Amino acid sequence: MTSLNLFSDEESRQPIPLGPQAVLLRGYALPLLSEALTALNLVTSASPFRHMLTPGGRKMSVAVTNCGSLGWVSDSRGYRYARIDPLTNAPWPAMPYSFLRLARTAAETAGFSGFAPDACLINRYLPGARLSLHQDQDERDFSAPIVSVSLGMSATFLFGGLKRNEPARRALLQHGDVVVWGGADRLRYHGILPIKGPGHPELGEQRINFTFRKAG
Ligand code: MD6
Ligand code: FE
Repeated sequence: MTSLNLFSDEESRQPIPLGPQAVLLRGYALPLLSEALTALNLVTSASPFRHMLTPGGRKMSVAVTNCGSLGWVSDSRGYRYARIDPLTNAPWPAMPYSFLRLARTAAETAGFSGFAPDACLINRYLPGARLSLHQDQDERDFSAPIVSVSLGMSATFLFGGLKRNEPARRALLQHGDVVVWGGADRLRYHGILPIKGPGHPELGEQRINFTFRKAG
């Protein structure tokens, strides 16, 4: 006898642990994406994607923008959060409610209740773009988790330890996947291997990533 599946595909998905306080929620964002993609277009028409300079003077292969009261910026003076978009000299676009709800419910599902992000860094990867191993440590309060949403082309996510030289695990992040990191895992090194492979049926030859943080 075949067992009866009482749950839809979405509901039957179990969180995949990546660490003691890090999980991958496969497809979590899929039901919320049409709303989020509409909101993304509004954000990027106000504050477009751009390639920032690293403090060492190199152009990042990933293009970035932000929404929320604080935005992550990089230039010759270093990495930091700023209220004003240096490209438009205006505040970053407000965080769309659909983004906020996605971030809050994903955090809750991962065991972090009351997540109230004030910053959403939006990354755009074209084929070949990569993000080298780094820690997210420009935020004021490490007690809040980070919620990361992947859209478009798949990517190999590297997640290492608390020291750069510890070996890194790999996970394939696909359209609609959400990763939540916090607590003991909040400062783990992580990165993205160069993007390759087939384009995405809806988003084409690009990968978009949202990372929500409590920065201020
Ligand atoms: C990316 N993500 O997935 C880059 N940071 O494009 C990150 O740098 C990241 O996914 C902290 C926590 C989760 C992440
Ligand atoms: Fe990061």
